[in-house]
Amino acid sequence: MNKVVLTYGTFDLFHIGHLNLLQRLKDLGDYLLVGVSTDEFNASKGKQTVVRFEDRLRIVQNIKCVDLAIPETHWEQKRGDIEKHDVSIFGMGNDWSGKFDALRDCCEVVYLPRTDDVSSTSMKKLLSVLDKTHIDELKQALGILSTIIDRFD
Ligand code: C2G
Repeated sequence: MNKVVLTYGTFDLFHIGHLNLLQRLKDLGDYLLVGVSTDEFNASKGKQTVVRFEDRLRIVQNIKCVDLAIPETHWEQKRGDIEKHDVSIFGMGNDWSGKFDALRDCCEVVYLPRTDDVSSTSMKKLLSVLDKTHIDELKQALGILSTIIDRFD
């Protein structure tokens, strides 16, 4: 009997925290179904992604432990997905702890520990800081270079 596990996420800038969670969820059953938030749904969550939905869906679909990736278009689709795919376990990272307990009447609900020190948000912040610092450092280097060149003229 196939034990279907279900989860949802944005999976922007796919990272080790996402992979750890998906692998842990797959270990709880034999078939992992993942709902990937569309760009429109993310807009309603107030989330701006770097990677567009089509690419995030394709990346998640091609993760070895993922059996099927589907679009997540609205909050309320979970119950329908659970029934349609005969889901045994619904799981999320524990930053969502308690938020989906209402689904306990139709399947087991688990919240697994998040992976520390990594998140799409922190990666975006780092990239934005690197950009600015990088340009400032380049300006400094060019300033030093032009001083040296002036001395030889
Ligand atoms: N996650 C994790 N460790 C991290 C970062 C994320 O375990 N360092 C988990 C989150 O707890 C979540 C999953 O990875 O279960 C996907 O995280 P996000 O892409 O941030 O998903 P989110 O935007 O929270 O969307 O209907 C549910 C929503 O779609 C969840």
